[in-house]
Order: sequence, then C-alpha cells, then structure tokens
Amino acid sequence: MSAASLYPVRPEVAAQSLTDEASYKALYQQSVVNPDGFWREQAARLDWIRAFTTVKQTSFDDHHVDIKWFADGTLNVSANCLDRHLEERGDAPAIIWEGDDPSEQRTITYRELHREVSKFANALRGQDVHRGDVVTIYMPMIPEVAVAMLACARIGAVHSVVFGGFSPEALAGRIIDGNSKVVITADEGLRGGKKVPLKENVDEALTNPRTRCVQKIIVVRRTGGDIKWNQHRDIWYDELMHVAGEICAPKEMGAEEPLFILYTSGSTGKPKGVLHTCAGYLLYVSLTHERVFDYRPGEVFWCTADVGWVTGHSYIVYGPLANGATTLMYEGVPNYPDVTRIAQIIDKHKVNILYTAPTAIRAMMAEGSAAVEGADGSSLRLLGSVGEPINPEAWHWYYETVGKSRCPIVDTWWQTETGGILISPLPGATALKPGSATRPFFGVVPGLVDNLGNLLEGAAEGNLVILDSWPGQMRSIYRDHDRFVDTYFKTFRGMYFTGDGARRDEDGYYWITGRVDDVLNVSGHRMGTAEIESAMVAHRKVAEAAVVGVPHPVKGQGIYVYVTLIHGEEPTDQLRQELQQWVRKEIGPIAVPDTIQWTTGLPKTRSGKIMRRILRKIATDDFDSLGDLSTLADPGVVQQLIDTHKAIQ
Ligand code: 6R9
Repeated sequence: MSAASLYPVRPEVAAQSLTDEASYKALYQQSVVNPDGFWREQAARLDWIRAFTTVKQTSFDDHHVDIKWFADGTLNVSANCLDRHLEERGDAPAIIWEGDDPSEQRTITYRELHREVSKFANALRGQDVHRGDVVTIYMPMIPEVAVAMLACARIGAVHSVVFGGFSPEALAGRIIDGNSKVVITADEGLRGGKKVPLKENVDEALTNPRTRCVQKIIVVRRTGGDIKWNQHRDIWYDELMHVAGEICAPKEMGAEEPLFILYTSGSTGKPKGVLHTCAGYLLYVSLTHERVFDYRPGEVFWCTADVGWVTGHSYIVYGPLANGATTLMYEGVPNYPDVTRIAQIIDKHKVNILYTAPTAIRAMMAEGSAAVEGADGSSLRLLGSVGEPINPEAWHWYYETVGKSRCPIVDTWWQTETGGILISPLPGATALKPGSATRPFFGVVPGLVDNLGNLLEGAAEGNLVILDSWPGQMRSIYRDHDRFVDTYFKTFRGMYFTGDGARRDEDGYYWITGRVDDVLNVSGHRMGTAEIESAMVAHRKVAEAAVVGVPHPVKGQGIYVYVTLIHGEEPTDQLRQELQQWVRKEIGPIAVPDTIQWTTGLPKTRSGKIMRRILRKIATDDFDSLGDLSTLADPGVVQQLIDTHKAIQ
C-alpha cells in the first residue's frame, strides 16, 4: 500500500468529531465482546414506552433462524422521529424540499411535520387502516412521501414503498404480495422536467384481477395534471387532510412488530419483501446516521437517493429524523436543468453532508469540472458514497473537485437486508483508502469464507459473510421465512451470506469486489439477471434469453442480453426496440437492456445449464480465456456468438 493512497484523519477533523481512533477501537471491542451491554446502553437514545428487559435473542442456526432485539420493549417510531423533538427543536427544519424546478422549494419544521403526520394518520384510520395492515406507497420525491411513511408508523400500519420508476406490472406484483388495502400515490411525478404518470400507472396496475385487495387510492395533487377518477375508489389527499383531526396518539408498538417491507432483487425468483421491524431498525439507523456522518445538530444532511430504495428509507427519513436532523429531499435528477444542479443545491441550502452514489459521481465527472463551475461549496464538511464499489478514479475526483480536498469521504457498504451501514470509515477515526469501505461499524462482525465455507484469516479474499446479528438486520422475507433462511443462511451454515465478494488487506480494511451471485448493479440499482430474463421470455417472440452484466463507464454495470427467437421470427432492429420497450413495461426503465445480441443458441452444459461465465467473457471481448469448452453440449455455438458479438460492436 503506497503512502499516496492513504488519507490519514486530519487532526482538526479528529478533534471535532464524535468518534476518534481510540474511542472507535474501545467501543468496537465492547460492542463485539459484550453486545448485550453495548446495545443496552445505545438503546437509551430512543424513547421507549415500556422498557425492554432482554436485548439480543438471535440465532443464525439454519434449522432455526430467529432474530429478535429488545423483544419485550415497546415504542412508537413516529413519536421517536417527531414528538420528542418538539420541545427543543419544534421550529427547526425537519425537511428542506427542493423541487425538480429550481424555483420550487419548501421548508417543513418538526412541528409542521408532526401536525401533518398526525392528521394523515387519522385520515388513514378513517379509511379503515389498522395495525399490521400493509399500505403501498408509490410516490414522487415530495414531503408527503415522508408524511405517509411516518403516518403508517404512527398507527402501526406497515408501509411498502415502491420506487416511482417501476412499471404498473412491477407495482401490481408488490401490491399483491403485500395484500395491500390502500395505495398512496400522486397525480403525476416530476423528474428532469418530465411528467411521470403515477396515478395512471396505479390505475393500470389495478386492472390485474389479483389486486382486488385494494379498496382505496389516496392521491396527492402534485402537478394538477389530468387524470382518470373513480369516485368509489379514489380520494384526494388534500380533501382528507382538510377534515382530519390534528391529534393522534402514537400507537404503542412491540419492538419486533413490522415497520416496513421493501422489495429487493435476488439471484433467483421474484423480488423479495425484506421485512424490517420497529425498534432495532430505528436504533441502528439513528446510531449509524450520527456516527458515520458525524452529524452535529443544526447541520443540513443531503442524501440523494430515492425514498423507494433502502438508502432513502434509512438516511432520508428514519435515521435523520430520529436524530432531530435537517434532511434535504430533492425531487429531481442530478443533471437537470444542467450538470451544475447538485453544486447549486449545496450552495443554496448550505448543505454540510452530501451522501450520493458512484454512478452520480461518474456522471458529473464525465463533464470535467463543469459540475462545480461557479459554485462555492464551502458549506460541505463530509462526503458519502453508497450503492456500489467506488472506483479510485471517481473517489479522487469526488474528493478533490467536490470536496476541495477538505472533506473526508465515507464509503458506506450495506444492503436493503442490513437496514443500515455495516462497513464504513468514521470520519474522525479512520484513515481512508480510496476504494475501500474500510472497517466494520460497532457490533458488526464481518468474515471472509472460501467457497466451502472455511473462514479465512488475515489478509485474504473470499465471500463476505456476517457472523453475528446486529439490531438493523432484516427479520424475514414477508410471509416466506423459509426463503429467508434458504437465501441467507444455507450457503454458509450459521452465517449471514451477503452475496458480495470482498478482500481484506493487511490493515484489516475491507474492499468490496462486487456481487458473487447473479445480481446486477446498474446505476446503484439492484436487479436479478433472472428477473430480466423472465421478463424477456414473457414476450411471445422470445424463446430464450440470458442476461449478463458488462462494465459501463457511468452506470457501473450495463445490461447485455443474448436472445434466441421463436422459430420463424426475424431478428430486426424494430424487434430489438420492441423488446427494450417490453422490458420497460414489465419492470421499468432501469432494467432496459443496453445491448441485445441475437443468437440461434446459447452455450449450455450437457445437463442444460447456461454457461454464463462464457457469455460474460464474450460480452466483454475477452475471447482468449474462455476456459474449458469440452463440457458444452454444442461447442460450435461459441464461435458463432463471438462472430455476432464482433459484428454488432
Ligand atoms: C444500500 C444499498 C446492496 C448491494 C450490496 C453491494 C452493493 C452497496 C456498496 C456496495 C461496494 C459500497 N453496495 N454499497 N458495494 N461498496 N459502498 O445499496 O442497498 O440496493 O440492497 O444494494 O449494493 O453489492 O450487496 P441495495
């Protein structure tokens, strides 16, 4: 490791931060040696209704996976995010909202947010929503999405937020899985100056006969655009709010009652409904938000994620609000009206902490220094990265051009399943190495195993596992605990398997190398190859499809699909476009293939398994190391694939 790529903590940063190197070491040690004691102490940061007596009751034994934290305690998540802040910071901004159009903005204080949430909670009750009911939220990035989430939490309903970029089909699948009674949406969303037909998409999703569970659609007026209205089923949000009472006592919830479901992709099958519960999750996101971002009262924290992903749940809504922080929510896209938008928002709202994704950093970087042209940027103190490995080139550009070589970067590794950040530097404690997520957070015990499940010691590379539970861990897959156990605890017995590969260096730093399963990461969005393949073969002209990820300069990974057509169908450019549209409709714009290669056959083993290894190599022009082809049923297909690949480049 050359000294040039090590960024020691600057003394002035260490002096001001919550955690320096010595306290990281001491607290980490305590957290893993005596997790009960550590988490019992940390849990005092929440307001409990009934105190817990037990702390950690967890088992990773694959015959009996069971994860419970603070099980006999009770609290309410929305009261922790709102009510308890009123006395001290009722008039402080909870949410600063910046519209897609730079002329639009709103500031909502804790007192106002508390009022809105209480009213909407009453409105939901009025629509017969009760504790444990699933409410689907399909909304743009407007403050009402946070109101809706917190209102669910207030009455003990379980929210299921569906990313506004998902198609009606994908939305329907999630509504059905959750057996949702109510869907909350907006007339239209606004992104990059374009309208997103959210209500129309909900209408279309509800044409699926299996969505009959839905009784009401609550619609927030965002653009005022023309939409279809079903007066028996559709209700305006503002009309409900107009008559709703302002007082709503928060429901006393068991620590382990569900807070939300969030769907995420795996290597097989349909997206999984990841289930998080109330107390452990809130404690974990609150503590990580404070320590990883070294958050100080009064600062403006901006996480650029969409609230439809876990990053938005944990670090736009729950973590910051539990801490009484000011969270900035941006409706639009990073490059609208132009590439300077992020820098302009930072200056306009005096953002202190920016938390974004490598794909956004690379998109800015592609424009050279234009992204920060004319901007001041002096309010920034800390930068964060999440969603995929950050390549050192992007890291350096972020550090130098956005952070002016002044702001540490926290490269935070975590997953929908983990609830909050598991591996990350702490700005006052951790010397940085560009491209490394560095060291585990308190209470997190990572390990590396070889393919047989043997734990590796010291500097090593292998499959990343977590050896013991932490409070933010998912508890189950909604209504499918067996799948939860199979997916995460069977590959390596007694360990939580992340699906990622990683390297640990001589300093104990972790370097995430990416997924080792069939999950793609496109612009920080997770997608299963199986999901895209099953969408492709659902088209009547497609016989077979195989999807692989290929390196992409901005998106991290691009989607490359090999397609075999039904006998007699012609491979035309028009059909290629039709298939791209088809995937857009089946899943959403994020899943549209970058490249479709026609083929008459796929490389398969004699037992019929597609050899993706070969397809991946062909798609990336790596023809010389295809390895042993003798196990293929028809080795001739490989040369054909190579020739066609070359022809379309
Ligand atoms: C939070 C989030 C999880 C997957 C994860 C990994 C990748 C996330 C990363 C990272 C390298 C980081 N990932 N953060 N890889 N360095 N800092 O992104 O959740 O959408 O569930 O994705 O993203 O591959 O397994 P999710």
